[in-house]
Amino acid sequence: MTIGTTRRTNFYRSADQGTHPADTPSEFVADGTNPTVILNQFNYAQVVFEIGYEFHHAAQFMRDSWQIGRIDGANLGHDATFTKFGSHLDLGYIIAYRRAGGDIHLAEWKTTPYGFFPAWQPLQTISIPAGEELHSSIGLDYLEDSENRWAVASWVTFRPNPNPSTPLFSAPIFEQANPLYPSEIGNPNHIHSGLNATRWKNDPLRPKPYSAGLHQVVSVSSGTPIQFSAWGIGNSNIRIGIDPTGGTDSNSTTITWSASNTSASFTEFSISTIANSSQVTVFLEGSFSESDSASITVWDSAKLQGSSLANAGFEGTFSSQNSLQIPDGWTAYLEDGSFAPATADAIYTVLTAWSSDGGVSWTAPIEVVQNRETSGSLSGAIPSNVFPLISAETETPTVSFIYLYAAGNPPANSEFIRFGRPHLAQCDLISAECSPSPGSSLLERDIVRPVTQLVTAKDVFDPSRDSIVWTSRQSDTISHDIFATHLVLR
Ligand SMILES: [Ca+2]
Repeated sequence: MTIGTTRRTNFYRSADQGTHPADTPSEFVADGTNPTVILNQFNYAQVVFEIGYEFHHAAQFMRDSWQIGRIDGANLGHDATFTKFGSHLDLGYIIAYRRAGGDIHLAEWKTTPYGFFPAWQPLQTISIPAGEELHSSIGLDYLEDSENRWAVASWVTFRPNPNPSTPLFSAPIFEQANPLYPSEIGNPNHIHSGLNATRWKNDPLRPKPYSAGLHQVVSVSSGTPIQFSAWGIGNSNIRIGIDPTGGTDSNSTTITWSASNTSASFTEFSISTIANSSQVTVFLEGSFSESDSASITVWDSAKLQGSSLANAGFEGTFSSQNSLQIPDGWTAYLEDGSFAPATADAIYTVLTAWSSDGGVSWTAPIEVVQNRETSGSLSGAIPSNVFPLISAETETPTVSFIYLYAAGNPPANSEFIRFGRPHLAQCDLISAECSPSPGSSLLERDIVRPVTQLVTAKDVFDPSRDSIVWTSRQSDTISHDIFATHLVLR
């Protein structure tokens, strides 16, 4: 059986080699999106799909014939999951979906006592607490044992980290403004006078904050008035400074700084002081504190009255200093602080609610597990959907939850991949006690590469058995393999 959407048109094709002949042509169902399908007791397809944010139910009653109607028991929403309950003439369906406001809503379709005029009815609305986001589709399962008609819904919520790591500065790229110097002019808008200027920028493909500059120590007569000026451009905060003591620490409190400004076109910065030693140091600086934005700082036409600057117009040679292109006579300085560690973490919670009477009354949401290590500290992520599986084969009936748990946090702002693996947590349906966080891994670390997507399907002949299928990254981290196993609950 396949179901697909092409240009927002739903098609259905069965190939079960039984009642339906194999390899039948696709049937047009309806225009719409996000179809989900189950088979009824007669192996006819029931499809729920969306038109805009409205849900519709397409019931196949014979080959190429569909009865289609809006689901009146549903509000506007999206991302429906669909399951069936009961058996034979008592068969009904439950859908769960994300409501437009972010809550969860369940609706059911069931036959009336004489089987006439079945209709969709609202069943339950579950609120997501303020500050949290619904992070998954709603998992659903249904199982009747001798005493109860269990229905379980489960989902993942996400609460963003209130204290994310703060990016500090990383080294910018220093270069000459005119890469064609001296034979031709490149970037003339970045040259104030002559044929060249100096500039630095963050990597435009992976922009990071920076705080960097150039300084030069010059000889003076102590007690001389000194005036330093330069022309600058920057979407960064640019400024010039003088250390009248001749020091080279840009954080020194002895430096007199100009005002700090951004400047879209060449602007002159000027500052003056009195030398109080035989050397003074002049600074050209550009700092940029935003992440994910390109930034550039340009300086040209520096001038020092009271002494003489080397390479003040940046018309001399640029030499490589630790892979940075620095104008001769000047020395680069920069902050390279990597990242301040996060003081908290995002919280992912697997939650569930269940009913023992076929969906009439439901428990309040029950917390199953979080991305919490055995030490109690938050770590990792639960990045995907959660799939419930009810079993009456266990000593008391239980519901198991299968989800991805990606343990450990990569260094802040790094490209490292978290190591996600399929995990299992279990709640006792009678006592409502659940496994400790973050549940247990279904498969050992050394046989599972990082998992990116997970789906499960219940075995129609053995309700305590689930097929689990996942994609895992190959060593190039882009290509994926698909793996499958099965889980039996006893
Ligand atoms: Ca110049």
